Amino acid sequence: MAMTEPRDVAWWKSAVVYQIYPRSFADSDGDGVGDLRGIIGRLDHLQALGIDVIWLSPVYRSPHVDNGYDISDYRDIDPLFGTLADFDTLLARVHELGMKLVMDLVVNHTSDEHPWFVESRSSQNNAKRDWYIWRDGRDGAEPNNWGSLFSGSAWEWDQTTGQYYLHLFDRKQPDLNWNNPQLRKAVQDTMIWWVERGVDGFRMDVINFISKAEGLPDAAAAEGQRYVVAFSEFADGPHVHEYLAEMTREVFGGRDGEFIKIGEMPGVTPEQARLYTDPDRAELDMVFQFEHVSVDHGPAGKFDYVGLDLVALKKALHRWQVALADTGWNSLYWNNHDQPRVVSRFGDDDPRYWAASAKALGTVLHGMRGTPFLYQGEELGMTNYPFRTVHDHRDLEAVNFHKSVLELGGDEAAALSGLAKIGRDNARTPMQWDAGPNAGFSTGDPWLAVNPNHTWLNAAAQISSADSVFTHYQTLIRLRHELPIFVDGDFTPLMEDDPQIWAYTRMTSTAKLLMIANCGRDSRTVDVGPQWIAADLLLANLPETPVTVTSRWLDLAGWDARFYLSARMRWR
Ligand code: TEU
Repeated sequence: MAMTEPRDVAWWKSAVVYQIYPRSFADSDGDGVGDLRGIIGRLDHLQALGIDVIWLSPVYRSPHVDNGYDISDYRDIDPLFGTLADFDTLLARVHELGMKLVMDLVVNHTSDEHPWFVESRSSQNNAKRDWYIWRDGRDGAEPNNWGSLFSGSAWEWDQTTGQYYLHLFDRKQPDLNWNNPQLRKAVQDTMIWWVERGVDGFRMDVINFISKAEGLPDAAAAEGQRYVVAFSEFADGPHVHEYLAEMTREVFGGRDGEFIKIGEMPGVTPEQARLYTDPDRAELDMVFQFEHVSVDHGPAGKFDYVGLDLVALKKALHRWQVALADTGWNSLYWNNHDQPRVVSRFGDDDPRYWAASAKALGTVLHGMRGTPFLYQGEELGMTNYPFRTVHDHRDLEAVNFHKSVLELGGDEAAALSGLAKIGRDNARTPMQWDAGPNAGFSTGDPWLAVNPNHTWLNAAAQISSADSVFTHYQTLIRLRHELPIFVDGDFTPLMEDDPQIWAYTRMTSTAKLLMIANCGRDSRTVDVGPQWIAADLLLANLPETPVTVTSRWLDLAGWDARFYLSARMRWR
C-alpha cells in the first residue's frame, strides 16, 4: 500500500533565499555605490537562478559607519540607494516575478544619529533616556569589562550627561534597551509599517543580543585581559524569548505563517535554537548560527586564522542537522556580507580546482535539511580579494582591528594576513557582472575595488555556459523545489572522521539520497556499502560521472561531488 506522508506546508521550508548587499550589487547612477534602481535592473539574473526570496541588507537612512547596520531612520531609504518610491517599484517588480522580499531589521542598536539617541543623550531626565543603556562609571572607569565586537571597550563616556552608554558594536551604534516597553512598542510599530508596505519578512540582526544579563555583570576574563566580548552576559539573555514571542504576536498577529522570520544569532547553541524555532512557541522560523563559520578562528579571535579542519567543519554542521531534526528548522549558509568567500576559505581557488570546488561546496550545503541562503556572487564562485595593506580595506571592523593591534604592539603582518583571509570586505567587493570596466558594476569609481579576476570570473561568461558554477546552482535550487526529499528527508552523517570525504544520506519513507564529496585535490576510492548499487546519479560536478552505481566502491576525483538517488524498496 502506498504510504503518503503528511507534508509540512510552511512555504519557506522549500524556499531558497538570495542576499543582496545593495552597496555592492549594481550601480545605476555611476556614483560607485550600488542602489535600488541597480537591483531592479538585475532582477532577471535572480529569476534565471530560480531563487524564491531576496533578503536586502539595510537600505535605510544611515551615516554608513557600518555600511547601513547603523540606522538613523527606520522609515526612509538612504539617498545613496534611492527613494521610498524606488523601493515600492522594486517590491512590486519582485512580487510580479513571483519572488518575495525580506528586510534587514537592525534593532539591537541604532546609529548615534538616530533621533531616539539624540534625545536620549540630551539629558538624564529625557523621556527616551531609558531607551538606551546608560550607566555610571565604576571607580572612574567603564561600568564593566565588556568589550566591543569591533575592538576596545563596549562603553562610551558621554561628557554632557556624565554617564557611559553601551555599544556592543561601534561607538556610533548604541545598544537599545529592550527592557523598556515603549521602546519595544516603537520597534513593533516600525515593523508593522514595513509589513503594511508589503514586505514578506525580516532578517533580524544580532537579535539574540537584545536582552542583557541582569545587572550587567563583569564577564570572566583571562589573565591580563582588559575587555571581554561577553557573549555569556548578552547572548540569549533572560527575556529574549519573551520579547520575540511578543514581537511575533504584536506585528504579525495570526498571519505570521505568511512571513519569514530569520534571526541572526552569534554564539547561539543548538539547545537555544530549538526554543527560538519551535513552531509552538511562535518566535522565529530559523536562525543563523555561527559554529561552522568559526572553525578556522584561533584562540586570539576571528583574525587569528588557523586553517581548515574539515572534520571540525563537518561536525559543526552535522551537529545542527541532528539537533533540529525533530523540533525547529535550520538555515544553511556559507556566505554573507560578514564572511570571506567560501571557495577561497573552505574550497580551493586555484584555477584548476576553483569551479569544481565551488560546485562541490554548493552540493554539500544544498543537500542538507534547512533553508539554503546564497550571497550575491556565490552563485558565480566569486573568490576572496588579494588584500595587501590596511588601505585596501574599508570595513570598520578591519580598520579598528588593525589599529588595536598596532596600539598593543602586536604583529602587523599576521594581522594583515588574517584580515586578507577572514576580513569582511572579501564579501563586499562589487558583483562581477561581466568582463568590462568595473565588472559592469558601475560606470563610476567603485567604493571598494573590483576583484581583478572579473575578466574571466563573471555572470555573463557563466550564464551562457552549460556547466558553469551558475548552472550548477540553478540545478541545486530546482532540485530543492522539485524533490521533497531535500526538504523532508531525515539526515544521517557518514564517515564523519574522514578528513577529506564529506558524505551523508537523506531519507524519506520512499526514497534515499546520498551526498558524497571529495573535499581535496587527491582522488579517493570510497566504500559506500552495497545498498547504493543501482542508485541513479542525480547531480555531478565533473564530466563523465557514471550515471548508475555499479559497485560499493566509488572512485572520486579531486573535488568530485555527487548526489545519488534510490527508491527505498530496492534494498528492503
Ligand atoms: O553581524 C553580527 C556579528 O556579530 C558578526 O558577524 C559581525 O560581522 C562581526 O564581524 C563580528 O566580529 C551583524 C551584521 O551582519 C554585521 O554586518 C554588522 O556589522 C553587525 O551585526 C552590527 O550590526
